[in-house]
Amino acid sequence: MSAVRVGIAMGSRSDLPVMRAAAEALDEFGIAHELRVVSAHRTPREMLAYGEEAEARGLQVLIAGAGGAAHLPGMLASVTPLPVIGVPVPLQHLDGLDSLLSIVQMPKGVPVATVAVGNARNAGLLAVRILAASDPDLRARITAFQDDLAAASLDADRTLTD
Ligand code: RP5
Repeated sequence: MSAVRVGIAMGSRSDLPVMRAAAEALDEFGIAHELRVVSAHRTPREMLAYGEEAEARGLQVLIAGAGGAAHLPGMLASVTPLPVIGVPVPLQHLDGLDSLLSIVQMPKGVPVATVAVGNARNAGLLAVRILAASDPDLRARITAFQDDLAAASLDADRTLTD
């Protein structure tokens, strides 16, 4: 079994239906990952320990999703040198705007790469791109993936005008 390279953290089990898409994107590229529930507010000590230990455990990228007062991605970014990708999870009220602003408005010096509200798939794909920066084979597969996206779009255009 290959070593886990990407950690997918979420603030609550209720985030899983959204966050699963990150795991699926990583699966498509054969990137080993783990899923964890660590809450910035309910289990702050465990959350900080997870961030602090991530690099030593061999993780290379963290993806963190949370909703509402979504402090998880930023708090993880504050205790790890690894790149952190934030996923704003939409909740029942405010359509995820609260989550988005909580995650994206980081202070200078502590970056979180924030994807669109609910778009955990893009978080997974961005993690693949980060790993691909030092992996030519993975980069070739990302390029092929982009070619497939373009082909599907061109095909949709052709079908529309047929
Ligand atoms: C956040 O509170 C979690 O990330 C989740 O999006 C939200 C609601 O959590 P539950 O009350 O459903 O556990 O910390």
